[in-house]
Amino acid sequence: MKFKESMMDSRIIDSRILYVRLPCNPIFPIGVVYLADHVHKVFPGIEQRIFDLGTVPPLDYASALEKCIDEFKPSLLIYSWRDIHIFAPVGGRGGNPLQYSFEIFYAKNPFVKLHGALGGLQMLKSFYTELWQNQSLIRRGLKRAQKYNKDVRVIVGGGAVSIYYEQLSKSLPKGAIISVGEGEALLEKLLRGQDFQDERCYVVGESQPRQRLIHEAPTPIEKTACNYEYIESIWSDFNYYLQESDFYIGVQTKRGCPHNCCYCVYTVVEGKQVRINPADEVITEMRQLYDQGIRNFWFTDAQFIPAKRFIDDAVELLQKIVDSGMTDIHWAAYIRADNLTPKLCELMVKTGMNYFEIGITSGSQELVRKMRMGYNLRTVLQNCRDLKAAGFNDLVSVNYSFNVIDERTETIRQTIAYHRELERIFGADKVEPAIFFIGLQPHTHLEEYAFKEDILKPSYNPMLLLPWTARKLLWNPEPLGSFFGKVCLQAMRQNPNDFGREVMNILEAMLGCAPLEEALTAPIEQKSKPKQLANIS
Ligand code: B12
Ligand code: SF4
Repeated sequence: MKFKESMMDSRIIDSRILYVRLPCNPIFPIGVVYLADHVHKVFPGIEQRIFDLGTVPPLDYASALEKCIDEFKPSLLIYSWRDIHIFAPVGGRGGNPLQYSFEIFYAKNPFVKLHGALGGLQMLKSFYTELWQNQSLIRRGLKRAQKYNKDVRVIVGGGAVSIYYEQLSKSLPKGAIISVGEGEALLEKLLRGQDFQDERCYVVGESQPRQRLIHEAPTPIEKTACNYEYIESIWSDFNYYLQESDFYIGVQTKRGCPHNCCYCVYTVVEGKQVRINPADEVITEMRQLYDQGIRNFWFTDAQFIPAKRFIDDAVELLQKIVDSGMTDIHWAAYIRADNLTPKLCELMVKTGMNYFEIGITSGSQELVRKMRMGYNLRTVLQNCRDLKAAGFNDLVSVNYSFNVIDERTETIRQTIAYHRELERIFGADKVEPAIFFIGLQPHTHLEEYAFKEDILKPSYNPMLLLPWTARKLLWNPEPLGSFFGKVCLQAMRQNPNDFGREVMNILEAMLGCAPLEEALTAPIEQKSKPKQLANIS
């Protein structure tokens, strides 16, 4: 036993871990930072290095990675892949996908259709190039590292992998571990030489992902403040993210979301159990960044206040920010505005919240209920009034996704009424309507609904973006699909720089605005109606 333990210890100490954040827009790579910090706390003797391809020009990706591997000679390669899905309401990496697809599907003018087709092709090219490039970087890195250590292991994880873990096995090297969700517990077990297959992962070529793997609850770990002094010592490009003064650095204050919104995968990636990071630890983490000159923070939680029972935790954290004397900071987050109190509003303003996103999706209480979102829209309005009264005078992005389920002329008119009321509260220039069309994601209730309604076959590949699947994945079904398509195209033509507001104006001019009270009242569903999405579990 003793001998076995000492063998294990020497294996741990011999590990040399290289974290490679795969190419990504400049978003602070908080995932690998937290992983490296955790591993260091548990195994302080392990040598680690962070290499962020987000800071490298595209033409140098492969050579820079190989150079790093030659220098560091890792025995464990950790690849972090943040995003794959490129459906975005605004210009994404390959252009504006919403515009292109709507041009192809809904434009009458053949030249506009052609523009959409060419743009769409360009977008597909950039999507597949990026996929291919990342997979090739993983294989190439492995091959290079094998020069120095033939037993080197590869683990792949991160936001994108968590969602497309089933599809990715086909293109990753045999023996690679594919991880879903948080990676801390998995890395710990792997480094201890323990069996790790009960964690949310599987090994390419050796095991298949368990059924509903992503729905398994993550192993809870108590998060402590990230030690940035250590991170700086293993990451030569750390300063890259400190240079721009308007850059928002990620800090996580909790994990998990208890809700069930039909289109959302966060609640399964992070799990429904909300785990709060102790406020003192969050403050210690922020303080280190603050001392480095950081003034903008993004609380990267799925939701900063996931439910009423977490209001006290938010209050505690914000009060501690006030007490810490970090008075000149700004922060942003996804906020469920149904969970605010006047006290919390006051603290939000006092601590410098200068941007937040509310994902109500629709201004019709009836539809919000059907999408299982658990929002009371009347409460949201009242809380927004409290926030304004507390002195909030910055930007709010309100996410609307039309046509998710049961949308009708009346519900569109209700959404307009709701939006106009938000404008009355915050000021029209401060409320930015972000018009999304839901990008259908695997493991969501909406996906189940699509199977049930025969819109998609269970065998579809969510990563295969052929035009006919793309049309279904960018959720905008008929009978209203073409109507919204035309409205959006008109808005893009008339006012591309203020697309969201233009869509709202066009819709109001065409359909009018409902009385606010109608938007806030959800009629009880009649028994004879066919079962809707809200009944799928
Ligand atoms: C906060 C957030 C944002 C913020 C980021 C703010 C900031 N400054 O950091 C904002 C609003 C700006 C944003 C924007 C976008 N986002 Co976003 N965002 C998130 C969110 C909610 C949390 C991400 C996060 O930082 N979590 C905290 C850190 C600590 O976790 P993490 O990075 O995931 O790392 C952990 C694990 O993944 C794992 N892990 C990571 N790497 C590895 C590697 C290995 C080997 C292992 C074992 C484990 C592991 O361990 C880490 C520590 O626990 C996630 C959804 C979610 N709930 O995860 C989406 C998410 C990452 N975003 C996503 C997308 C698509 C985007 C956009 C591209 C959307 C768009 N179309 O415009 C943009 C642009 C991003 C860009 N690159 O340009 C997708 C990516 C997956 C996909 N669909 O392709 C996600 C998963 C949401 C989703 N389901 O669609 N986003
Ligand atoms: S949309 Fe927001 S509130 Fe709903 S499940 Fe997702 S993270 Fe939670």
